[in-house]
Amino acid sequence: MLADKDRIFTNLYGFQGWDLKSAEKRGDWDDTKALIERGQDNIIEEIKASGLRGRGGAGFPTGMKWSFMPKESKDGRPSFLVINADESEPGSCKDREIIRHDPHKLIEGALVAGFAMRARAAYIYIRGEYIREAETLQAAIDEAYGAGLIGKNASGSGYDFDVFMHRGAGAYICGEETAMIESLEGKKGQPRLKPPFPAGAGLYGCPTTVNNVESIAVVPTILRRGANWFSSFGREGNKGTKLFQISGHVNKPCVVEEAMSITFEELIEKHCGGIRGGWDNLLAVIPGGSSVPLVPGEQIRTAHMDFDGLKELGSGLGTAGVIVMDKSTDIVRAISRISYFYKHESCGQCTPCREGTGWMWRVMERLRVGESSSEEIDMLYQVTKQVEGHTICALGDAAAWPIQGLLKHFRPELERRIAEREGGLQEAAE
Ligand code: L3W
Ligand code: SF4
Repeated sequence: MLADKDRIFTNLYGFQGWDLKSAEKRGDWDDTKALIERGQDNIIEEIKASGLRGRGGAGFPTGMKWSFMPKESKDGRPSFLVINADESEPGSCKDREIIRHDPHKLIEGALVAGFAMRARAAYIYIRGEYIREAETLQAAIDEAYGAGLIGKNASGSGYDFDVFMHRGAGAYICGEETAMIESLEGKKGQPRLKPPFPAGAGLYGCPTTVNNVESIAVVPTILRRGANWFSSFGREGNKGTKLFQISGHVNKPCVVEEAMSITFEELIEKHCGGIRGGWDNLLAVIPGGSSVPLVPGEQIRTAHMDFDGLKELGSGLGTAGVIVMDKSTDIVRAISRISYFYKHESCGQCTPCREGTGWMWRVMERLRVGESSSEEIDMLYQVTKQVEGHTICALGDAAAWPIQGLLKHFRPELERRIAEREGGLQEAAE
């Protein structure tokens, strides 16, 4: 179990204030100028050495992403950092806690990361429904400006850096990085085709890096404590500490910072008081937010909660939004509800996603009550394969994967419902 002294988010539960004075007592903004004076290349190398991978779902190496940003400005164009606080993935609720209780970690991280990638400003795009969090974040930004920590000559470093907050308007798809950029530009939030990646042409056509809140908030601590300290947690390729958000049928749902690669069993026993009704009552787990396939209970108990451990089980770490389902769950209904979510949130610009998500949800609803056939289960699988990998953004994959997981692990349950309904119809006819 991660020792208290190794926790980055020491105010995760809000036992102390979020304000600047309280944040400074916790070590934030402690000689930030000295961090900046280490120089851009040095900071990027340290983050690369730490092994930090993006905490928003994709797990792309953070230092490498920063190194895609140009060292020299072309035609005087500025570079930007965009911070993804549009936390909308079902099961994910970690960025909310950072913003509520530790907003200065994010703002200081924005300055240091922004400096490293030569950005002139950071735009924090916050989920529209996070009303109180937006108020806290704006108040913290104002405090940082008031104390000269950001803005002109930020923290006395000689570097000018602005931080702006922008509120979203309730669309999940604006969490996709290029849709977020479109939305920031004042347009409809629809993903762009990649390449070009944002580092080449992002916000207003300028070089841009989009990073998740958690990825940025951990940066000052990594620089202060060193890459070796951060990389001492977790397995090779899966380093550091991570915020896990455990919801569903555990005795004590929680958000907790733990070492990467902790086993599922340890995570649940140490922090959640075990599975409701005991381990024999565990049906399935969606380990990384609703976009990743479920894992049956008997397979996940000893799994390492990291990118590779969950990939080996045909799933993923995603945002580490861990949704636990016990045997009282109607698993077909649960996955059908997730299908509805993706149908509702599809931006509609590509045909396989626009048409496929609605089609998949309608079949899922019929399968829920057994109003289907074995052949239609096969057809549903084929449709998920036609959607997966054939769309502009990852929402199409995210809609296909949970259904694929259900078909892989719970096909007998679907067939049982079909047989039960057919039996009922036959009885009624006789
Ligand atoms: C330059 C290259 N940049 C990749 C950058 C790219 C992006 C990052 C990762 O989806 C996942 C998705 C959800 N040159 C580059 C390059 N990049 N190659 O690296 O890119 P990518 O395409 O692997 O992922 P993505 O499109 O960012 C994110 C999953 O996360 N997810 C849920 C997310 C939900 C939230 C939320 O609630 N806010 O984040 C859960 O699993 O399914 O697979 O920056 O530009 N050659
Ligand atoms: Fe829009 Fe879906 Fe296409 Fe993504 S995959 S661009 S959400 S239609």
